[in-house]
Amino acid sequence: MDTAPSLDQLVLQARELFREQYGADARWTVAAPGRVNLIGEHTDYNDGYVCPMAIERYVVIAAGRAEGRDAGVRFFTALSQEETTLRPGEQETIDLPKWAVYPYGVLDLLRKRGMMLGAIDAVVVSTVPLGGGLSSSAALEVATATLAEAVSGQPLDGRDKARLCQMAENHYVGMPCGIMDQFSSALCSAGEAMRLDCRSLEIHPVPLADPAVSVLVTNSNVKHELTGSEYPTRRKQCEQAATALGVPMLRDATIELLEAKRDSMEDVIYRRARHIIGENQRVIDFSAAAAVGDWAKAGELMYASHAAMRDDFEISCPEIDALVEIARGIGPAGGVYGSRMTGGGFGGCTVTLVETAKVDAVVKRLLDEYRQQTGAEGAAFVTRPAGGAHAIK
Ligand code: GAF
Repeated sequence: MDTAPSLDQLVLQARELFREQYGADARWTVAAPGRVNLIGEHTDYNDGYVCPMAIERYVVIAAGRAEGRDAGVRFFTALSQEETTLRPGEQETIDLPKWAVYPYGVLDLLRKRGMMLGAIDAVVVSTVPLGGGLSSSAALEVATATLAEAVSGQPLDGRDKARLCQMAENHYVGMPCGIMDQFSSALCSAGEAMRLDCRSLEIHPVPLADPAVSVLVTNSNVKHELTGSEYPTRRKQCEQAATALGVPMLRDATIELLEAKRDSMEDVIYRRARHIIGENQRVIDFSAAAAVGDWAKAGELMYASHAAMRDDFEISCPEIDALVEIARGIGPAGGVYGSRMTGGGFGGCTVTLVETAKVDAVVKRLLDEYRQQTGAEGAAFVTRPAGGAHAIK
């Protein structure tokens, strides 16, 4: 089982690194979690429903005022051991290291609203796996916005903060993502997942309080190159489907309407819409099942979601399909209720609901069979639903 430092340990690590780098004590420390989505994929930008929870994997930033130099946020990142100074409004994103564009976008959008931070030194440490579909970039954006709140003493409304971070990703990074990842990192609550209505941004808590059931995240450790180009393509196809169906967004369509129009639609557009319309309903049914501890039903919905992502939305890949099939093979007798790919697709992680008492045996079988079938080395960890971004006292 993969372990990572706890949040407390990570905070100490960040503060220690700050001292090493800048020779002083950090004045502010903030944390923002990654997320795993239990169900509801690619529904967020269709104004639909998602069911994410924050994970016990975080981006932590420790920071302090830098005396005697020009304004700008100097970031040192532990991961690549790189230092970059961000001067919002004065730099072109093309000149920055790739990772730095995320905080740059957030800081520049805040600057445009009049929030200036002055001269700041900061270090970034993280336990959110990179490129695993667990929202490491959203966590970095939300951590940056949380740092800005702490430094300026001006708290942002949580929804507004999530939207600002999404805009940073859309307009500076150029990834046309929906709201789910930034929203989860900013606003999830410990002990529960959330059913989020991505149109109204209303939260419906989904308590995961049953100690007999655990959320297992399994990283396939593969990432196919398609992600960059295929995500915007899926977005466009969903818009095309909505137009063909005569609705503002796919959220507004029903299966009956889709079936009535099927013959007039290109097959691929029909299948994209079938995934989204079905997935919205599955999120609603899943959250209802989880609320009453009907894990068998919740698990069935996860498999159905995976099949739709694989066959209709075509965002899975052989390694992820293998992980889901191995989990299905272990089945309820072996302690598995359900499993599916989580996140944007083409690699990354699966999320599996597992009987707590059988977690170790499940992980062993999953990773052994995965290695035998694909030659790849996976990694797995159990996480409880974590709380959203916050400043550390
Ligand atoms: C990525 C995006 F950033 C999210 O907005 C969401 O669309 C997700 O893929 C798929 O559900 O994580």
